[in-house]
Amino acid sequence: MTSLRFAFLFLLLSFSALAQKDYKLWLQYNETSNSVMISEYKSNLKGIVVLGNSETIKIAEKELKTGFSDMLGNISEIKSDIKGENNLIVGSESNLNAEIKNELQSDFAKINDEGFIVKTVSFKNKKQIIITGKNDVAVLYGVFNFLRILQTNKSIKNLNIADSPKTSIRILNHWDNLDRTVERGYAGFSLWNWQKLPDFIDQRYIDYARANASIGINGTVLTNVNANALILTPQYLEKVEALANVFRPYGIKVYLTARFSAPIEIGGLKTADPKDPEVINWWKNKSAEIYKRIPDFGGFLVKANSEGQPGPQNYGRDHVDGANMLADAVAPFGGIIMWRAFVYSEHDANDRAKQAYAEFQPYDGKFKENVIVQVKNGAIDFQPREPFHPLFGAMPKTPLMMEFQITQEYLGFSTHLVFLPKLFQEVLESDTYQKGKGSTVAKVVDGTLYQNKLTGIAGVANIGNDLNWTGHPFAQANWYGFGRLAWNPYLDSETIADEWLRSTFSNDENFIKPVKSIMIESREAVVNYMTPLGLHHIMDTGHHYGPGPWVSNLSRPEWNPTYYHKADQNGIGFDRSKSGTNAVSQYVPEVADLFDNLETCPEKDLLWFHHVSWDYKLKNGQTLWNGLALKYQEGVNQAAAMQNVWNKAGKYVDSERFNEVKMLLEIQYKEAKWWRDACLLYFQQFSGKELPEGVEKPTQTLEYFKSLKFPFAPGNG
Ligand code: GCW
Repeated sequence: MTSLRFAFLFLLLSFSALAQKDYKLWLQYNETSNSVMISEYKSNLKGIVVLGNSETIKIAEKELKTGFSDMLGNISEIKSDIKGENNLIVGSESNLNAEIKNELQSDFAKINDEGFIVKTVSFKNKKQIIITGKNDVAVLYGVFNFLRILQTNKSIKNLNIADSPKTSIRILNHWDNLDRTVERGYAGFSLWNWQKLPDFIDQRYIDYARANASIGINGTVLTNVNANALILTPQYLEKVEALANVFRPYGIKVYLTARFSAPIEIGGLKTADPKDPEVINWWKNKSAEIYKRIPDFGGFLVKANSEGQPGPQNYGRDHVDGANMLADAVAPFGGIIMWRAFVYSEHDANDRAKQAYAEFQPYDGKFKENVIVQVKNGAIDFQPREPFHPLFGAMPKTPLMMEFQITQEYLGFSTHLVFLPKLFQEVLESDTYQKGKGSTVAKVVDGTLYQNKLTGIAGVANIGNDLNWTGHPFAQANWYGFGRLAWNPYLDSETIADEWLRSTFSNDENFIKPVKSIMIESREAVVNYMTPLGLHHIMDTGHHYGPGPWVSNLSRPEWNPTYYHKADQNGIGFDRSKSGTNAVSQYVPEVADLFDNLETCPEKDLLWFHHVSWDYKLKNGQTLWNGLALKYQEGVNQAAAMQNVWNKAGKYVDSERFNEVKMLLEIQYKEAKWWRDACLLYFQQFSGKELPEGVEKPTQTLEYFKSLKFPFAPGNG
C-alpha cells in the first residue's frame, strides 16, 4: 500500500516536472552540458552588478539569476563586486557611470529607444560585460538576448552587439471573446479570466508577459476584431487596467478592439456616424476615460464594414472618416488607430482578391498621422500560400502594418507541425518593385522604403490556456518566430528555428540538424498536401478544418471553394491575368507581367493567377494533372518523413513532449492523406484522368469525404 502510494506520488511529481517543460516555452534554461562552455561562462561571470531599482530592472535581475542558476548550476560564485573584473554590469544609460558611458558612446549612437547593447569592454584594464540601453525595458531585452547566447551555447568572450527593433509596434492580436472562446483558437480558452479580474492575477499573465518580452513583443490587443462593445464599459476597463499593470514592467502596452457601433450599444446614442458631434464627443470622452486608468494605453484596432462588422459605411461615410475620427480621440494621449484593410464586399463578387486594394489604395495620404492600416499578408485570407498583398508598397503616404496569422486557421489547426517563419519570410522578402528592384515588403513594413515613422507587425495569436500555451509544442516556435521577425523582418527563418530548438529542447547537433530540417520543410509540405501550385481557399466551410473543394452552396459566391479553383473539364485555376479579372494590374508592371505571363509566373502561384488545362505542361515536363497529383503525394511523403525524423529524436527530448509530438505527427500524416485523397478524387471528376504512377490509391470514396461533418471543431464560435 505504502509503496503504491509512493509510486503514485512519484508519478504525480514527475508528471508536473515534465509538464512544466511544455509550459516553459523557449525559456527552459536547461543545464549547460558542454563543459568547455561552462568554464568559459563561469570565468567570464564572476560578479553581477545591477543598476537601478525599477520593477523592470528587478525583473531583469531575477531573470539573470534564474538563468544562471538553471544553466550553470551553481551561482554561489556570482557576487556583486564592481571592483573586480569579469563582472556583468546591467543597467540603463542614465545609471551607468561616466567612464562606461563614455566607452559606449558610439554604441549608444547606433541604437534607438528600444535597442540594447551587450558588449565586452575593458576599462581600467579590467574586462567587464555591459548590458545596457536607453531605458530599463531596453535593458530587459538585452538581458534576454544575453541569456539566449548562453542557451544556445555561444561564446561570451568578446561580445559586441548593438541591436534595435526595426519596427515600432510588435503586437499580438488576440481574437479572444469575452466568454473566453477564441475565434480561430486551437489551444484552449482565452488566457483572460474576465470573471476573476481585476482582483485575481493569474500567474499566466505574468508568464505571458515574460515570454513576450523575451522576444521583443511590445503590444497586445486583448480582444477579438469581431468586437464586443462591452469591453469599453467601466466594468471591463477595470479588468483591462489590471492586465495593463501586469504587462507594463515587461514593456507591453495594451490595446483594445473598438466596435464601431459602441456609441449606440453602450453609449445610448442613436447613431455611430463618425461625423456626428455627439459620436465624436463620445469617443473623445471614452478615450479620456481609458487613458485615466491606463496612461500608456496603446490605442484601438478596428475591423469595420467587413464580414458584418459595423463601420462608417453604415452612415454613408468611408474608412478614412471612421479611422480619422477615432484617431482624433486618442491623439491627445499619444494613442494610435490600427485600421484593418481586410474588406470584401458582397456587392462585388468579381474577384475578392482585388477588393481591399480597390477600396483602400485611393485613400493613400488621407489618414491622420496616428493611423496605421493593417494589411493581411495576402489578398485573400491567410492561406498556406498567397502572393504578397498588392497594397504593400502601393500606399507611399500611408503607414501600413503587416498582419500575419500565427494561429493555424487554414494550416491544420494546432494539430499540424508547420513552421510559419518560413511563410512569413517568403512574404517579407517579396519584391514589390514599387521603387525599383529591392523594394521588398520588409522595407515597406519597417518604414525604410517611404520613411514612415509609425511601423508595425501584428500576429493573430495562437495562444490559449492549454498547458503548453499553443496546443502543439512546435506551434510555440511560431509565436517565438513571429516575435523575432517583428523585431527584425530580415532574420532568416533557419536561424530562428535553430535558436528556438536549442532554447526549447537541446543543443545536441544530432538533434538540431534533422529536426531543424523538418521544421524548414514543413511549410512546403502543408502547401503540397493542401493547396499545391497556387490553389487556395478549398477548405471545408465554417470551421475551415479539412478539405472541401466541392462546397458551392454558400450564400455569398466568394465564400465557396468552387469560386476559387474553378475546376471544370477544361482545367483548373482562377484567371487573374490580364485576360481574366486582371488582378495582376494591382501590382507594378514588373510584378504584374511576371505573374501575368504563363512562362514567368512562378509555378507555386500558377493556379492563383491562371486557369490552365489539365494537359498544360509544367516545367518538369509533367502534365498539370499528373503534376498536381504528384504534389499532393509529395506532401504526404513529407509528412511521413517528418515522422521518421522525429521517431529518432526520443533520446534528446523528455518523454512527454516526445510523445505529444509523435502523436500529433501521426494525425498530421493521416490528415495529409485525407487532403490528398479528397482533393484528387474531387478534381478527377473534371480531369477524367487516372492517377499517375507514384500516387497512392485513395483510402476512401469521394462520397465518404463529402459526408464528414465536424459540428464542434474548435475556433468556430
Ligand atoms: O480569416 C477570417 C476568419 C474570421 C476572421 C476574419 C478576419 C476575426 O475566418 O474568423 O474574423 O478572417 O480576419 O477578420
